[in-house]
This record gives sequence, C-alpha cells and structure tokens, in this order.
Amino acid sequence: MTTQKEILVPDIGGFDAVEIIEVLVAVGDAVSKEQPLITLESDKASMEIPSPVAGIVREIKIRLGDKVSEGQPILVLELTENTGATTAATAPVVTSFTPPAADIAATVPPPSRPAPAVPAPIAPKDTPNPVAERVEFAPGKLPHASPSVRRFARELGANLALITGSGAHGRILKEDVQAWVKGELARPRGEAQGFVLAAGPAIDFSKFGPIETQALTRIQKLSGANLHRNWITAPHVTQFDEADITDLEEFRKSMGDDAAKKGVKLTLLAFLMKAVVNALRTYPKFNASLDPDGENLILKQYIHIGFACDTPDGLVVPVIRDVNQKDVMTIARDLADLSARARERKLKVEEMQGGCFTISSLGGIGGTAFTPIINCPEVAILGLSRADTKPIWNKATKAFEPRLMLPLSLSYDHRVIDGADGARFTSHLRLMLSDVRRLLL
Ligand code: CAO
Repeated sequence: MTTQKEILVPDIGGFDAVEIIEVLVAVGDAVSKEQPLITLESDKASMEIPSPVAGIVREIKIRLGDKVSEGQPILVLELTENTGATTAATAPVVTSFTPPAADIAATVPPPSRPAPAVPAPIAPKDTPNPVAERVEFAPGKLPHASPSVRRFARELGANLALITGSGAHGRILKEDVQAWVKGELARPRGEAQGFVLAAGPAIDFSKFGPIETQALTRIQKLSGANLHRNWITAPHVTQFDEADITDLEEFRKSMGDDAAKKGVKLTLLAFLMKAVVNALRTYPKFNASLDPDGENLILKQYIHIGFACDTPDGLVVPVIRDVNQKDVMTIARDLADLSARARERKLKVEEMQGGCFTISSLGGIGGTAFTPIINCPEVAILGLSRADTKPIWNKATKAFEPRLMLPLSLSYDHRVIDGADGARFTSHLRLMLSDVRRLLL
C-alpha cells in the first residue's frame, strides 16, 4: 500500500506571507530527499525549501506567486519511506541577495585572477573571456537571482553579471539564462567580444511618488530578451523610402466586395507580402541567414514571411509559409487566421518558426517612419507606417498631383547587406507597389 504525505512549509525564520518565486517540481516528478521543491523570496532573502523525504509528487497545493507562511501545505508526496502523516520540509536553504562566495566566484572573477576560459560550446576552449575579465561589481550590486537560477547559470557557465533579468525587480529568471546562452551560441566567433553592458541602477521609484508595479507577461519577457539580443548582435541600418500606392489602394478597394463574399478581408499587408516575395527573389541575400560561425551565408530556397502582431500579451510573430506559392486572397486569409489565433493565444510553436523575413505594419495605427529591430537570424525587416496623401511632382504634366504615399522603413544587418543593396531593395518595392500589374504577375 502506498503512503501519501503532505509536505508543509517549515520554520522560515519568522517570515510571514513570503512569495513563491519558483515551483521547482511538477506532478509526477520523482523527488529525492533534500531536493529543492520551491523558492521563496522576501524583501531580504531568497530561500529554497528542500524535501524532507524522497517520493513521487502527487499533488501541488501552491502556485507561483502565492504567499506562504510556516505550516502551509506545499504538496503531497507518495513516499518511498515511512514517516508521520504530515511532514514539514527541512530547514530552508537561505541565500541573501549578496550571494555566497561560491556564487560570487562563478559570477564575477576577481580582477587579479586570470580570466577563466569560456566553457565550450559558448566559445572555443582556448579563447579567454575578455568580457568576464572586465566585469566588476560592488558586493551590494550583484545580480539578483534565486539559488536554483544561480546553480543553473553555473552549470551552463553563464555569467549572471552579463544577463538582464526580466523578472520582478529585475530578477534573473531561468529563461533569461537560457536566452543569454542561446544568444552566445548563435554569435559568430570573435564578434562583439569585449562589449560590456553596464548594469542598470536599481532605483526605488516610490521615493519620488506613488507607483504601481505590473508583472510582465511571459511573451513580453521572452520577446524583450530576444529583441535586446538582436539589437546588440546585428549592426542595424535603416533605409527609408516611400511607395506610391494610389493605384494599388484603388484596386484593393475595388476588390473588397468580391473578397468579402469569400469571407476575406483583402488587406494592404497581403499585397505587401507579394511585393516582398518579388524583392526577395530579385535580391536573394535578403532571404538568407549567417551561419553560427559567421563564415557562410545560408541562402534559403523557400519564402516564409513573418508579420509582427500586436496582442494583449505582447508582440508575437506568426509566419506565413511558402508565400511565393500563394495568391493575394490566400495570403489575406492566412493573415486574418494567424493574427486572430495569435490574439487568442492559440498559435502553435511551429506557426512562429522558420521565417525568412518579417514585416511589421504600424500603418493601421499611425506614424511616419520607425526603425524596426531585425528578427535574427533573419537579416532584414520591413516596417510600414501610415500611408498619407501628398503632393507629388509629375515630370510629364509638370504639376503636383495628390498621391497616396506609403512610408517604408527597411532595417538590415550590415554584416550581410550593403547600403547600396538596401536602397535597391526599397526601390524595387516602390516599383512593384506603384504598378499593380507587376505585383500580380
Ligand atoms: N496606411 C494607412 N492605413 C492603413 C495601413 C497603412 N499603411 N495599413 C493598414 N491600414 C488601415 C487599413 O486600411 C484598415 O482600415 P479599414 O479597417 O478601414 O480597412 C486599418 O488600418 C486596419 O488594418 P488591417 O485590419 O488591414 O490590419 P493590418 O493589415 O494593418 O495589420 C496586423 C494587421 C496584424 C499587422 C496589425 O493588427 C498589428 O498587429 N500591427 C502591429 C504590429 C506591431 O506591433 N509592430 C511593431 C513591432 S515592434 O514592437
């Protein structure tokens, strides 16, 4: 017969209502004695609560963010050894925000010590880590992370001092460590070495007036870390241009009723996708990625285009596959379907993967231009702003004419694309968009 035991919060040093910042086990997990179950964090300390016994997790009675005190049930274990009916977890392992010496050593090498070799595969074994060598922190300014995240970072050889925390109060989460390591792995050898970001100051804004703290969503944390990495990794240049879409808009509106009968909203973005396909075929370097070593350019023979979609939880980028094989109506249908499901959080992971190029349209909202951040490892992204009617000089009639002009903002990775090619790409888009016949051919 199996014995089930409730594991309770042990004596946590007189603290009351302490927040759970990590739940480290799931139902069905086999847990060994002394294995951490949850991490608590008070104003002054973070502490892991280890299991007093070995067993299988059958029920979890707390949730992330709950505030707990001594004696509250954490979970139910099916025991592999017999004890009483309820069992307090063993004494918590407390880690103050000034980490113990072992953590400091892993995080910040003292300046006098030779820099450690960066553990493979983050960098070649014989390459010293000039970044780690130069990072110095005053003891009180060490990065803020729970013990399990510190341990996780140590195992991967990740330097916490270089990682931006996306958790509450800038706390470094496991996902931040993962994103940092992925960024390091994706970075071509030799690139950006010696580049050090100063840690942002920890400011108590409530000293200056009332504040409200809102937790970032998971999407915001992940996309924030990725955008930050992409912004730093790829040397961005943004080429601005304007396309005359007067005739295109007229055509689109004339097709609106037909499309509506088929249940499709024929949007400008669908036509832009067609124009981008044509430009990618003409300038294949824009449909490429650098390999992780930075030695080769990988040219893709498929065309999958992502589009930035604003959702209540943050920015997501669904990808329309094989856009080159689809007509405008099918693209418009895909756009509506993917953006609706993105907003309902129903996208599958694979529907956000495999993109070759991204379009970010703020045209429905406003603005005259912006500098979009490349969705690496793609090498370019096209931003669209609000189209406006402007007086354009017609050389033939020698008169100004009112034309609907669409602002284009093309950001590209200057390691792969030269300025001349950037200007050629937007000029090509202008040509395609100004002549509907070319676009639909
Ligand atoms: N100029 C003028 N008007 C435009 C326009 C443009 N460039 N683009 C769209 N519009 C108009 C459309 O005509 C439409 O008006 P009607 O409803 O009267 O027809 C309205 O704006 C809404 O457009 P839409 O329904 O066609 O949507 P869309 O194709 O413009 O955009 C999507 C779809 C998913 C891209 C958009 O909803 C979105 O999420 N945009 C935000 C993207 C973003 O956040 N980018 C920033 C990324 S970095 O943080």
